[in-house]
Amino acid sequence: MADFLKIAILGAPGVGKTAIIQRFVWNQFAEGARAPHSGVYHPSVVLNDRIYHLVILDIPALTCFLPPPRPQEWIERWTETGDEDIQPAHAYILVYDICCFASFEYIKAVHQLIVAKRPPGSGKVPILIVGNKRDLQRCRVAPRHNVAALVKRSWKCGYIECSAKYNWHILLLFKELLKTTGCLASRGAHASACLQGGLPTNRCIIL
Ligand SMILES: Nc1nc2c(ncn2[C@@H]2O[C@H](COP(=O)(O)OP(=O)(O)O)[C@@H](O)[C@H]2O)c(=O)[nH]1
Ligand SMILES: [Mg+2]
Repeated sequence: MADFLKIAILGAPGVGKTAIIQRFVWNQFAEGARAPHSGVYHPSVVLNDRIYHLVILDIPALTCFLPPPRPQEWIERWTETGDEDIQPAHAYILVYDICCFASFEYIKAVHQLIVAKRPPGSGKVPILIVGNKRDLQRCRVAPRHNVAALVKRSWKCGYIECSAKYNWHILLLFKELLKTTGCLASRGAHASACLQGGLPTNRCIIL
């Protein structure tokens, strides 16, 4: 079993990538825009009595994908731009804002890109699709079950909705990702993930 895992988090600007990571690692949430810089976080996670060292890459939006035109155009631009923007990782979390259709189009293109750029024979890299800002679900742009069905059936990826603001499903999404990377010893294992240093109980407050 791996005890070191590099996770890259991608998504359009403003979807809450940094908010999700900082909620997970520090259990903090700051209102308002943050500078769109990259960041690297090194939390350790205890799962079933084992420690896993995570490297979480907060990757700023890929400029070749902005402003969002058609996904195919993104792919063409990407091909011209080169490889350097998507870093190799053991697993990817692609975040969109459930209230912003363009941000879903963005991760659709990123997903296509990761699949297209996968080196032959490298196997399937786990990709988890995350719909953030669940607390704003009254302005969501597509029903949850439609998106989940598309992502699971067509993209063959996991799908989770969360709210970094209210710490809803944040721990769960990392647990799900770790499960897909094979870090859990057994499928029926108790969900005993916690951060070193301890996190308070997950709260579930939906507005
Ligand atoms: N309502 C709500 N706002 C959020 C949530 N997550 C992030 N935000 C806000 O969305 C904005 C962008 O967040 P940020 O983490 O900087 O996005 P990033 O550009 O993807 O890293 C900020 O104003 C955050 O406060 C959430 O779950 N709910
Ligand atoms: Mg950010």
